[in-house]
Amino acid sequence: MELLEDLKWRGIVYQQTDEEGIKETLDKEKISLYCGVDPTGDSMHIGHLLPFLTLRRFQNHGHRPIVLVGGATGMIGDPSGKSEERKLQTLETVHHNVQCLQKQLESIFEFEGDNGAIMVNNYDWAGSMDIVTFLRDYGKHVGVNYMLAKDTIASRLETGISFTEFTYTILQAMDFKHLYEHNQCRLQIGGSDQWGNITSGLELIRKMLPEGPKAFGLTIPLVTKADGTKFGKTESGSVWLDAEKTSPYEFYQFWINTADADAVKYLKFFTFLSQEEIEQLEKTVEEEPHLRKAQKTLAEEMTRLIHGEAALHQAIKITEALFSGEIKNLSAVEIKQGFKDVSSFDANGETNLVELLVAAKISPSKRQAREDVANGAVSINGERVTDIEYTVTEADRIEGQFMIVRRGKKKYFMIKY
Ligand code: 629
Repeated sequence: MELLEDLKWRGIVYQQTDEEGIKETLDKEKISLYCGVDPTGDSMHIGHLLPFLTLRRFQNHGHRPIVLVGGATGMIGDPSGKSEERKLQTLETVHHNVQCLQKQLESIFEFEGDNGAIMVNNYDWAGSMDIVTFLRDYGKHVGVNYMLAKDTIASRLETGISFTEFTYTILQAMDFKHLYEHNQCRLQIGGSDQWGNITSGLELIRKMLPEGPKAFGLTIPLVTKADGTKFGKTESGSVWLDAEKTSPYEFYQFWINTADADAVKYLKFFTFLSQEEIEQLEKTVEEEPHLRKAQKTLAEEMTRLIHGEAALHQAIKITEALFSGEIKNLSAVEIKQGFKDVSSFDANGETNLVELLVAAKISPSKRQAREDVANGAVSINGERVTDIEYTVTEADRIEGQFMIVRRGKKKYFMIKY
């Protein structure tokens, strides 16, 4: 399917600066286009994903993606969508974060071939620009009235905005102009909060390079959830792309827990499955929702995309083991991922099982603990223990570090040594 048609079908197009112009241009030529992220942290989270996956869709249709990490803008802080002034980060932190984000972004794009992606850092052109050049060559083209009218700035006039953040939009505008001039970049895409910054760039290009071909902007909607809660958050916080912050198992779990009402929308937004494949899955949500086929496919596609095939298999293995209770086939690393959020208790030495159940607050009383064991409600590392005299020893520890106790059907606890 044609790219713009596909994007619209997926619900990915929010605003376009010139719908006809964009369509005409994409119909007749392969272009370079860009999307940026600021290195505010050392990992992206799934809230960053949609614009970059969209950039990848353009690449799949023969266009060249330019991936920008904002080593300079990250030093300033984008006021867009923020109700408060940001805290400045040190140059070292920003530099470190740039490296981390570039590594994550590299795995999303193809860097070889005719339309191989380009990775850029705006510190390379904005970092050493002197203030006189900035004010004479750039500032002179941007009216203060024009800037004050931008939503992202207007909304901060009451609560306050520093000159630093006020200037941010000019820095992003300089990037677009730089990439337009040096990389023939014709289009910038971003989340809907980036509209003001994208149009600043178009304004600068129009004023400084009026002879050149037309440049465009396209924004992508904010990802919402049918129940009105914020997308991309779990009880333990943001869902990160960094496997150290959010394990592939947790990542897989996040997607598999998608509500029926959101599943098809997310398949369209985030996966590269075809229209036919997604429509098939849409049917299953309507006709056999209990099978959760759409959610399973979504979780598989996303985990494979971000963490790779091996990590996906591990995530599925952990999920199945937790579901069936057969955790003895899991490795220590897998157990750590799967049981990261269960309550834990620090113990040492050998103890009677019944006493341990009470001490760890797994059973409410000694009497109950004895009953639990005798009734077969308690298992250690997936194996049922029914002997109320059972002594827990080192042999019960997985790799010497921990033991998993289950009481009843689903309640898991981790004993740490
Ligand atoms: C210089 C910096 C540019 C172009 C873009 C930028 C970053 C931009 C920004 N983006 C958000 C971020 O970094 O702040 N000023 O967290 C974030 N983005 C992805 C989407 C977004 C946006 O990375 O565009 O809308 C979230 O979905 O908030 O030359």
